[in-house]
Amino acid sequence: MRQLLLIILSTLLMVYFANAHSPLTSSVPSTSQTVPAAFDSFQFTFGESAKLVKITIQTEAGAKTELDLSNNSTPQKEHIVKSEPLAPGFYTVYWRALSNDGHPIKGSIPFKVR
Ligand SMILES: [Cu+2]
Repeated sequence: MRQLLLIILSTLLMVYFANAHSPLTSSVPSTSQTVPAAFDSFQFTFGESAKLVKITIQTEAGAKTELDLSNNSTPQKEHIVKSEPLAPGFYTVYWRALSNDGHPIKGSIPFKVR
């Protein structure tokens, strides 16, 4: 039973990494993280260098703001993207990037500003 679990787990891991390209390994905020009021500095860390394509912040009411990526034009592992200071509330940040092999990658991170 234990062996079967290990086989399943390692197969899943192989599939994950085969599809991962340059996955996002960590972010600030992380998924479901609560950050302090006036939060204004998003951080995206990838497993390998990646180029940010589009970062959009969406409020709970659905209003969208696209962040300025003019300081993030170089592919790299870690990106810091500034926003206007955020008011308290629930948000989702949508990110799109190009991994170093040219594949598009994307994700979304829900978070809360206290
Ligand atoms: Cu790829």
